[in-house]
Amino acid sequence: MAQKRVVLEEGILKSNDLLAQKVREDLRRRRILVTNLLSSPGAGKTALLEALAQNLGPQMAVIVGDVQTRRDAERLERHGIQAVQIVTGGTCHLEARMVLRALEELQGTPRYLFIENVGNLVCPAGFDLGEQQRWVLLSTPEGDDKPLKYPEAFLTSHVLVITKMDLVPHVPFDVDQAEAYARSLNPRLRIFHTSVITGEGLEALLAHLEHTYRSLFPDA
Ligand SMILES: Nc1nc2c(ncn2[C@@H]2O[C@H](COP(=O)(O)OP(=O)(O)OP(=O)(O)O)[C@@H](O)[C@H]2O)c(=O)[nH]1
Ligand SMILES: [Mg+2]
Repeated sequence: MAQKRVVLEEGILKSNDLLAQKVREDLRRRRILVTNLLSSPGAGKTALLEALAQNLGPQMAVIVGDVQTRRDAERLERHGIQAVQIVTGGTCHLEARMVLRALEELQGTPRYLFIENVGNLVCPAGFDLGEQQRWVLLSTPEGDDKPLKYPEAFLTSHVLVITKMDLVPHVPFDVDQAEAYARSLNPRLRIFHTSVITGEGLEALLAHLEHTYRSLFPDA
């Protein structure tokens, strides 16, 4: 029985990887930088995307996954950007086949496509969505030990964004400790600190996006 389950899970992951590769190749050809955002519920994914939208405008679009409701897509659309909502109806992560379907609804060719994954620090880490980079968000009220408790999300990400920096004076969160835990798992992580309340870190994040775009598509 246990062996059957392992085989089935391997099969699901393998077919996901094939579809993810299809997404990656298609979007690379169209010169779209795809970023997959992972975090626990409420860490500030949509708030960060709203803040980036103020700067990037229609150059960016978002595919957003939630277990229920179109609330995040509606929040993002208010900033004048395209947002395609995937309602997973209970599934705790996005899969490449869902992204492929959402891409059929995407209009035009945005420079930056963000995929806001379902709020969950565990399941989404195992699924490649065809992204070129993965950001994991960790908000200061969650506690600085989360990299150790949920290693896969930190191991598989290129960027760690420590969000809600404005709350540091009010919560027991040691920024250096969180960074050390994350880097002990993944020494190549790029780390940014942000707050959508004070605007801290947004310029640095925008510069990183621009830099990543130019290094992927030097002739664009
Ligand atoms: N103080 C403070 N609050 C923030 C910041 N970023 C987000 N929030 C608040 O945190 C709450 C959750 O933010 P969301 O953007 O909805 O978080 P999310 O990760 O998209 O949540 P899910 O989609 O449900 O997983 C909201 O009340 C935000 O206003 C920040 O930088 N500082
Ligand atoms: Mg959200």
